[in-house]
Amino acid sequence: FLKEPATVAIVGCPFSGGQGRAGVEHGPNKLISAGLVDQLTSLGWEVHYESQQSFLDIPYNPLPASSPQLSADEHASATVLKSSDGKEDLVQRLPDPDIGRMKKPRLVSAVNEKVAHEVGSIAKKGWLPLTLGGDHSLAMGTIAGTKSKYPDAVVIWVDAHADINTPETTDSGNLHGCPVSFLLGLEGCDVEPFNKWLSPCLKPEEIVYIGLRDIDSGEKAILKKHGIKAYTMHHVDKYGIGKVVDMALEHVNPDGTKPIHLSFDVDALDPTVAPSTGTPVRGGLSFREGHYITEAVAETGNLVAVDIMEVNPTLLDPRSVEKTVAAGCSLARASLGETLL
Ligand code: Z70
Ligand code: MN
Ligand code: MN
Ligand code: MN
Repeated sequence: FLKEPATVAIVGCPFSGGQGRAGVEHGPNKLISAGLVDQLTSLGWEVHYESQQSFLDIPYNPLPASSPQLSADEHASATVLKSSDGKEDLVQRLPDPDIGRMKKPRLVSAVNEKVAHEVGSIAKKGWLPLTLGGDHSLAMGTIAGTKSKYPDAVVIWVDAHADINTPETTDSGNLHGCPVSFLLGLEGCDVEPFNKWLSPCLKPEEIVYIGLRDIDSGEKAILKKHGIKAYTMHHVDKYGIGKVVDMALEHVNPDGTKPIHLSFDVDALDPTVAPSTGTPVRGGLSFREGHYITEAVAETGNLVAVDIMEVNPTLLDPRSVEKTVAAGCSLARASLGETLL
């Protein structure tokens, strides 16, 4: 089935700057520690995973206070931040004040520029980039990277949230609520520092949502205005997941030839299935419904990139963390064909 590409390159992105809760930066290491590399190798893939991406060269990125990489100058200019678990002091080397409503805009922009290059260069080798988040602002970079190799790629966005706020509509200022708008180039997104590297690369008819259940009023207006197709949990209840995925694929890929980028936020799953995530919303996809989506996408043979986002292994109890990490690994395996015969 999945003849091309037969090589997957894992891009671990330890990043939490697109939202306010610490810990999601530990997602990639946890998924790797759970054995993801061996699991994908067992499926017959050649797996490349050297180490996770480092964003330490980005001067807006907080470093552990004890970091030997911190020069005296940097110490002098550093702002000390306390993580919510109280275990870690982080220092921000250069200030990154809000721009309008956007929080940490320079950091989010610089990280995503780097991710776009990494994902793009993997795709250009004919390999499949599997990005492990980290928060969902990273999809700005992953999808821009995919589009640099496959300009006609379409996106299946699985999420409780639409992540389609703009710098003008966002209430929270968290950029993980905004990546889709930047990719589409909606009004208000042509702003520094993003417009230095990111140009609109996605059309409204090239994305479809599945699993939505927590949409801001400004986002609803945007979805309507641009005619963006969204299958909410209401549609999953009404039609069943099989029909919803058929309709979603038919919408973005009517002749079945376009490359597909799957961007999966684990908060699309019900909190009973994936509890350890920053913004759980009740009434989500069952374990099987989530997996069905990944299997159906794998079955198309057109999958070119996958994101598994928003696993936060510092939230809740060890059993919740284990469940969430196991679900993330399982979704990655299913996307790469585990359960196809
Ligand atoms: C809200 C916002 C969001 C993920 C929360 C929430 C966005 N619409 N995305 N959790 N993954 O802040 O813009
Ligand atoms: Mn930490
Ligand atoms: Mn999301
Ligand atoms: Mn979400």
